[in-house]
Amino acid sequence: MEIKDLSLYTTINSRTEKTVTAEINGNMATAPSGASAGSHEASAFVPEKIEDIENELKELFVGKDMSQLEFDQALREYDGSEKLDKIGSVGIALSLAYKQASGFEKSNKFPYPIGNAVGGGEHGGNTAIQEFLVLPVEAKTFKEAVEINSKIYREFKERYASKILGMNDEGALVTRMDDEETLEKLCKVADKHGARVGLDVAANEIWDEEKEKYVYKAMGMELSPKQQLKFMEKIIDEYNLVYVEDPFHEDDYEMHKKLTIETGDLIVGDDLFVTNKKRLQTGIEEGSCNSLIVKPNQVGLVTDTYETVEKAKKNDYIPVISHRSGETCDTSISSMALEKEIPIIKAGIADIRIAKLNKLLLEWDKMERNNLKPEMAELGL
Ligand code: 2PG
Ligand code: MG
Repeated sequence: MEIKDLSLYTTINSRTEKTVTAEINGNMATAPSGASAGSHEASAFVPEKIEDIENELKELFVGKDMSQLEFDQALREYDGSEKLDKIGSVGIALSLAYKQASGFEKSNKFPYPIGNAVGGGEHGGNTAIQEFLVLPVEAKTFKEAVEINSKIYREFKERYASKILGMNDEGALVTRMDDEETLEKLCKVADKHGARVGLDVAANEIWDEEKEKYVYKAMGMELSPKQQLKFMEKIIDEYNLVYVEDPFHEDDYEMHKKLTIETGDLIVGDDLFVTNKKRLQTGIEEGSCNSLIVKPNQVGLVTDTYETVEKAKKNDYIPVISHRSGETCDTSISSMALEKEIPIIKAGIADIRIAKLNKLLLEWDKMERNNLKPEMAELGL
């Protein structure tokens, strides 16, 4: 594709923090940002003097005809570091804007939306566990899947109104309940609607390096890695959990492996892999996890993201494409899910996150109208 025009803008995300929007040939993309970011992630800062970078990049790219791979390689060369330390969020904003401009392929396989119903941890809330998620495993259409998640969210909100304090960074409900009470109550509501419950423990954030313990404040509980393993096994069993993300801290391949062997569920690496193919390779060799979170801004560029998705698929790891807690109305991850037949998308239930769900609702509807027979991806659960 020929790059006729390229611009960078400073905009804001759902946490009202500064972010970067890039525009290529009239197509825009905006960088998201994480709160529970892993230390192995690509740099995500917003450069103070965006005009300087914009001018240099215009010189470098405008008038050139290049592929996504060549564009991403040139961006990386311009930056000169592995973690994009010079350009930060400009990297993913531009790489996604190039992708938006060159277009997405569309398969007819739609991802299941896994949605954050109740939250805590770094995103705000009483629980140590960051996300109490629902996965509408029995849904036959994307519309039905979104409806099930919405119903669970609304019913939980009404039923436990006296214990609900508001919404957090991801639009998830914040309550007075502790971790186990939340689990128990959410499972009841989810069961009724044919969905299963999952967790993003985001254990990195509750890991106390000095004590070598996972700290659950609301429950007054501190667990060694071995006790954490037992606790995870216990709740997986008791609540029939379908999905557990980041049950241990970001460098503990060994414990992730133990939990993967001992349960048949989705054990998902987020901070562990940070969408990085080298870290995923270590996981594959060790047998840690059987699924991974895919966040384009964690690794920095679209090409890297897709390489990691390919590697995951080849090695039977289930990719779960995901939003960040600091979001905008950008719908790139929805299009990426359709293009790469990624079977699960983690994009919230309420607030600004609906932009990503609405994009997929519209795509499903359009395909149906054109008799292209959209269907839900194979979950294999
Ligand atoms: C996560 C994400 C998104 P953050 O941990 O999976 O839910 O949170 O963007 O804050 O890292
Ligand atoms: Mg996570």
